[in-house]
Amino acid sequence: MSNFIPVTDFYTLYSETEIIQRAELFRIECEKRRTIRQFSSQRVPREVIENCLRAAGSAPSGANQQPWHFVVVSNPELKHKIRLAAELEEHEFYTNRATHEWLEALAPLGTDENKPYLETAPYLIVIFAINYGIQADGRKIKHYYVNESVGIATGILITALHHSGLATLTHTPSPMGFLNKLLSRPKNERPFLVLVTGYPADQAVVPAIHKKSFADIVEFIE
Ligand code: IYR
Repeated sequence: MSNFIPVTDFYTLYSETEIIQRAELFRIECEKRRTIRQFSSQRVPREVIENCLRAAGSAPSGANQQPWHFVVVSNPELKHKIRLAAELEEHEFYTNRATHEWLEALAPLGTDENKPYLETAPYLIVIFAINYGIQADGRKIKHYYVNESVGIATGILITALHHSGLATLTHTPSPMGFLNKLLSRPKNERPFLVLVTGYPADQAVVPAIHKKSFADIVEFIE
């Protein structure tokens, strides 16, 4: 049974001049985001993280099932454990698992198996995708478009954190099963990615890489 309410509370009607300006300002802001791999240990108010997570939780999702769970880790011992477990997987990745082709693709980023930022950054936001729900009687509830939904929520989270003035790194140690164990998450939840969050270190650098041109990524059919 559906119940509908007017949309007026949700949308502001801007003039055409305003929407043009807002879109341009937002574009400029988004283009200033860079993935950071050197973090400062400077503390970040928890309220900022909370608001950004609320923004992420507003994301659209398949059948509005909101198949995500965020574990925000600032505890130093737990960050240390996550770092050790991630570095173990990364060591395996860089020495055995990754193909030559994959390592070649990563070369411009300058990444390696050492992940000190997993301890330095004040927050690790570990995002879990809830693959299926579980009813009170134990039966499974099918979830739809889980990857798409969690991807959208993550995109909003990254953008919200950037908008607030924080830096992030999307980190995906593979496999990530150790996160279920360390963070006591059930088996219907799958680690999606770790969002390392904080301020960039004073001397942080980023690789001189570029985004594709607009013409390369977009076509209009009118
Ligand atoms: N997870 C590894 C490797 C890695 C893979 C991709 I694809 C990247 O864009 C960056 C890194 C690591 O974090 O080093």
